[in-house]
Amino acid sequence: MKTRPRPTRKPNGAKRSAPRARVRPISRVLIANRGEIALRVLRACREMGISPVVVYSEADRDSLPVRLADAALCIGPAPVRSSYLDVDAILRAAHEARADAVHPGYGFLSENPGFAQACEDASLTFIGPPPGAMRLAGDKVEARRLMERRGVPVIPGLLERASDVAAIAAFGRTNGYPIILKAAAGGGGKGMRVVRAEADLEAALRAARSEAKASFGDDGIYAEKFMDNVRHVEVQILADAYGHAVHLGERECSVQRRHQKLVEEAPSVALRPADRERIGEMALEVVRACGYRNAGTIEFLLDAQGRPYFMEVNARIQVEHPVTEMVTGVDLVRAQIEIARGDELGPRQDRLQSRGWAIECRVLAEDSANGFRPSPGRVAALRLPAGPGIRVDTALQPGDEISLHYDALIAKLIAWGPDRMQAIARMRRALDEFLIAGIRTTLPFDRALMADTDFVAGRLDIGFLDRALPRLSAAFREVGPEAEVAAIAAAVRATEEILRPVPQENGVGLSPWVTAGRRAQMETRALRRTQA
Ligand code: MV4
Repeated sequence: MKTRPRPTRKPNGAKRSAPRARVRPISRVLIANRGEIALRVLRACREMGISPVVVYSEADRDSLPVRLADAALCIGPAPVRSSYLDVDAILRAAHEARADAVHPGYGFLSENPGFAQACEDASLTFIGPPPGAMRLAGDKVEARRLMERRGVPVIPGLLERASDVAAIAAFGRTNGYPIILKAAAGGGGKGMRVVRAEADLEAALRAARSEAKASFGDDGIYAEKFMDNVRHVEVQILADAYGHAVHLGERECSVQRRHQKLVEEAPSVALRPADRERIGEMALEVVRACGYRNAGTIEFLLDAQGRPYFMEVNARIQVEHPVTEMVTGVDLVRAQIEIARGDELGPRQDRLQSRGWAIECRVLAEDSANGFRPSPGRVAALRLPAGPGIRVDTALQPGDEISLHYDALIAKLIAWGPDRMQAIARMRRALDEFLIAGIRTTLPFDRALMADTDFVAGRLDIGFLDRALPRLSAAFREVGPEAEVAAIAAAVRATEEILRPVPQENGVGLSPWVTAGRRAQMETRALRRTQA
């Protein structure tokens, strides 16, 4: 991305202002996160000649970001409340490290306007949107009302918080069921309830309110018509401090399980070029409406006819950002840092082009063959895929302990190809190279998914995974490198068993080789008996 100011340019017809006023050089970034995203940010810093420093919990002392950073400061014990969510500890670390900026990554404090404000109050550049835009993005009802006024299509529903059950019942009678209750302060499915009949409304509202209160400290609820057979499509945007904004196309994120995305791709098979331009323009309207700056994502639902409806704004860099990077060639984390320090946006909309297809498989430390239950433990062996069109974002090292204190995401495997089929072929090839031993992962699930007829045909919607899981699990039978390693481990165990000395009556152990020979003889005889 070019950072040189181009004084004659007026993208988007925005008014120009003196760039100098907003320039804030960054020489040292404190990375307030862990795992693969901490490493991703660290790498961007290195490439920009910026000194990366990380904070870490006691559990992450030996992690790769800690090893690669210029400085690393321990901020507390493993639980996130007393480390990665501890605002004061992080600000103290930033001060101690003499950082001049903070990158929050995703999750943790990344969408906390109070944290963004606290950074700015401490003269630290927050690498993310301004607190005001973040606050607006956090209030779904406020955002819906604003978009409605700006002519962006929103899902039919209430434009204010429901004061009582009667307000929602009235909406349900006029528009019909099913409806969906959502938390005004929500996002990510918390405090959400689908209601199929008025008889279920009161209980659902009570449940949604208490969940919203517990998750967000805000029990505000509103209602929308529930949309069926929809895709979850989101648009990546970048906006600088001078009123310039660009969109970088969409990501298809319909492959989800319990609001956890498992596979994302760019572009979406559901959009034709003209739709892409329209949804991109809508996303930019959202950006202008809320005074957004930095990298962000505008989420849409796409109905069966391909019509987009605004859903919400994600005010952070997202887990799935690499698929957009692979098809556009834009380094989004670098762009975040450039925007935060007051550079003008490099890429112009008319120069941005999407090339080929990119798919990301999230690799989780979860046992996909057993209901995706958590699979903590030590990574005994690791073999990362590589080769043409393959990118692996991970901080994993052999010997790392996967702890239950943190998110289960341990790696992201991204495959690029000139078209969707070639991206899938590369993904399959890379998944077969990928080996993580010692813990269960979702690699077997990813392999099965890449062979699934509906996935390969691009027949996706948000209900896809629930429908596909039964047939996918049949294909989970451990194939691939895990089976290989399991066989070797079993052979090693068997050998150790054989080589264990057997105490003799006189108390002197025979040589293990002798014992093994005798055992083998006995076992051979036993085998012959059963075969006879
Ligand atoms: C919806 C919807 C259908 N209709 N709203 C999910 C998370 C949050 N960002 C909004 N979400 C949805 N909102 C209306 N009016 C479908 C989803 C949705 C979803 C719902 C149930 C189960 C899985 C889902 C996956 C993606 C989106």
